[in-house]
Amino acid sequence: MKKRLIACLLMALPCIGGIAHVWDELAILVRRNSDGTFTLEKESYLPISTYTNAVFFDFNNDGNLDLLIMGQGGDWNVSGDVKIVALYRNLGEENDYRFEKVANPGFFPYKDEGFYNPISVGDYNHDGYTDVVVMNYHEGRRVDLYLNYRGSGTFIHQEQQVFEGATNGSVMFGDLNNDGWLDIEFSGYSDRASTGIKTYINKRDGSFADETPANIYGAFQGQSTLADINGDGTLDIISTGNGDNWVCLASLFYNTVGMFRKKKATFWESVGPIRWLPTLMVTAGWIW
Ligand SMILES: [Ca+2]
Ligand SMILES: [Ca+2]
Ligand SMILES: [Ca+2]
Ligand SMILES: [Ca+2]
Repeated sequence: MKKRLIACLLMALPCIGGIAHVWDELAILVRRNSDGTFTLEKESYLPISTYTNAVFFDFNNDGNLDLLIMGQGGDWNVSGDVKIVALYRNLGEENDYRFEKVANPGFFPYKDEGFYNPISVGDYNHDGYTDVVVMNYHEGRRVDLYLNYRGSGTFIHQEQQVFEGATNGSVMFGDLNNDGWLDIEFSGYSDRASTGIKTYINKRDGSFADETPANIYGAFQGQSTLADINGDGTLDIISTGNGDNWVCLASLFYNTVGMFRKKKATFWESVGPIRWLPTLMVTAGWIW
């Protein structure tokens, strides 16, 4: 079976049981066995990094899931350290599903400004190849869209598409207006506000337009996620993290847009802060 499932865990974990309270960087790849157990890949060739995000997707459409990882390289407490953004090609069944690093995939050499490494993947232009959007710091806070160039291993930064800059948050592809084209939502510490949030609608010509409703807000050092919370067929936003003066925020915004509804002012309906903050903060990352 060609599509044998491979699972990956990439984490920064404290070194438990060590002599001192030393943080150890760890990146591991595990392979699922036919009996449901997992085997550690002892030579996965993955770079050591911390606070790493990992996404599996098939960038070259050969039926084998490839791997994109983003994390902080080197010593985790060195300010300004370079981020790792690395793409690995799955070599397939004939090579026991090993991964090979793709040379120069085209991603910016991001720098550190916090521990968050948001990545999302999706085919935003309907050309059959999965594209990438990244939030991080490179000559300022940024959200960058990369076009998958025909599965070649090269991703082309779409410099004509400018998003509001943000870091320390999350970014997601998702079809917010149910027109069949992926839109982009992100929240984090933006150039405008600590509770920055943006929704960009896909204009179906390779560009995205800022159509952020005025009544929604995000958070930094947290995460916002798209999911159809109320089952009405539209993606809603659930957002957690910190706001001004380090106030913890957890908010749910129902998407009430109709497929052809244009009145942006009524795009979202906030239900305000909610009480399941502890659970959400666990999934968001930090617990204070
Ligand atoms: Ca592949
Ligand atoms: Ca594409
Ligand atoms: Ca859409
Ligand atoms: Ca919904």
